[in-house]
Amino acid sequence: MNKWLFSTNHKDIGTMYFILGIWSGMVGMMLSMIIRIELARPGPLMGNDQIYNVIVTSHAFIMIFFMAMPIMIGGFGNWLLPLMIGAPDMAFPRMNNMSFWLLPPSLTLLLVSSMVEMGAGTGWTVYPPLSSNIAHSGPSVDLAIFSLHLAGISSILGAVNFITTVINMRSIGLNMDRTPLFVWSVLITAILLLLSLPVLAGAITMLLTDRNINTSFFDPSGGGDPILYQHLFWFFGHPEVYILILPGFGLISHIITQESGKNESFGYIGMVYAMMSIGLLGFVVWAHHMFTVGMDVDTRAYFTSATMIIAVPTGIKIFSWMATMHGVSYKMSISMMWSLGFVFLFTIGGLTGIVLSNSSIDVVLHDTYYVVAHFHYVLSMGVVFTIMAGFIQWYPLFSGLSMNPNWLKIQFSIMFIGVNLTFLPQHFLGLSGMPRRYSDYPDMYISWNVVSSIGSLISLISILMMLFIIWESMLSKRMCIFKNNNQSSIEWLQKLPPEEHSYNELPIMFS
Ligand code: HAS
Ligand code: CU
Repeated sequence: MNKWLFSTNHKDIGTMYFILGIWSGMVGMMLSMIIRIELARPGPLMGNDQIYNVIVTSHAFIMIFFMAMPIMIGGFGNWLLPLMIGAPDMAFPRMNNMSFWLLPPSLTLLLVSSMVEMGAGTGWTVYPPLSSNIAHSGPSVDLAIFSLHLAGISSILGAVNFITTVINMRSIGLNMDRTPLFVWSVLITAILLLLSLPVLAGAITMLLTDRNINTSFFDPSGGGDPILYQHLFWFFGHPEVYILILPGFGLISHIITQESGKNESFGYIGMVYAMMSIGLLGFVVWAHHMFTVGMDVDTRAYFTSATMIIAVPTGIKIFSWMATMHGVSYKMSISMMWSLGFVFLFTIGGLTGIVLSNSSIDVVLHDTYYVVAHFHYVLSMGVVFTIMAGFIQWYPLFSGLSMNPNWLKIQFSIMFIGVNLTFLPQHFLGLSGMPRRYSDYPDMYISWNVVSSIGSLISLISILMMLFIIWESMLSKRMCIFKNNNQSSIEWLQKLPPEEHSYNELPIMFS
């Protein structure tokens, strides 16, 4: 067990990231259920708005930094990237272990921050003056800042590792123009991380000194400006949303190509350039989150136009996935169901993003549930669907086991209904003016909120079912049969010396 925890092997570290990500996902989901229970009816339930805001903040932080990023980059990246480029391991294996182990202390700091004093009820954006020491006295916000520092160091080290690995450790002859799309997606994600996280680190450190040693970067009474914080935060924050989705784009390309029985994705080079354009453009659109701060009309026009241009490379990706699927008769696999669900629902989320990018419309919709609906379509149905697709596609590789396909089909159907029931009505709530980050609402909003809360319960059931399916696969020790291999994997596994394949330990660990 100790050998495994301190392992420098990319597969072991990938597995640890998966375990941490899944655990955090359960915590994040629990917090979201508290939110949906509070909002299931008008009027107070917990009767404390600060606690409500703390829960909203922790939900976002945990889902972004401790569920999505660890699973995508840490889990899939570590497991698949070295295999896809034919490398024996990551470039810096011991740093890889350290990247992982920075996360549990970071997660601990975040959880502690919401359990001491008043908690950090600032939202994941941590805007001053709400996050300054008058509105949030006590150590909670400081602990949240330290948590972000650690998570940031973890991600920067990981990014350095992935960039070095992709540049230096590809097999001979594997030129960049033939490198698999998932590898490209992780490389671009890592570059975004490397360029954007230091800006966040700067912003939150300035906030820390504003709070504790009387600097006034963001305090007008000392010559500072709270808008500066927003610029710094969103210079990180917008690239961050593409950091969350790009590895998923990579996974989906592989799954759709594989399940369509093709050798290469339609428009491979176009897919690479599309991801590079999304990454580059992601750095010049940040102020679309700040249309309401009182920008002049030319700046608004610029950020609106620049934001809309991202629809072009994203459209290239959507249409290339569809072209890859074209002309094939399917026996639909479960990972393909998730992939199709992703392409459909991510497009809806993307289109509402285009709606929001119009600054004059955004002045009305900013801080309403329309924005919440937008980002949950691209996150809960975008990022999460790619995670589900990828996890089901590569679970046999990770564990040597197979999950029950019929149950997985039912589970997909339940989750598809659940998430749409949760988030579609939030568009209507937003359009009729319901603001985000409040624990209560006028009676007129009750119907769609009830629908949304019921939807979240249905999603909860589907996630519990997924956990059961994974558990059952481990308990039964049912070995998988690899598709392209006539030998059953039992024989395949028997030929391997067990100490060489640490993932064989996984089922044993849990038995
Ligand atoms: Fe977003 C807010 C605009 C993609 C995540 N976004 C958020 C927040 C999150 C988030 C978390 O401009 C909230 C942050 C907070 O806490 O305040 N977003 C966009 C646009 C895109 C986009 C234009 N977002 C994402 C992705 C995310 C994500 C990906 C995470 C995974 N988003 C915004 C804006 C706000 C915002 C405003 C601020 C709102 C506010 O007031 O706070 C694009 O990347 C989406 C491109 C994708 C598509 C779909 C596929 C393309 C096709 C091609 C044809 C389409 C065309 C479009 C030509 C467009 C199929 C025009 C045609 C029409 C018929 C409309
Ligand atoms: Cu943005």
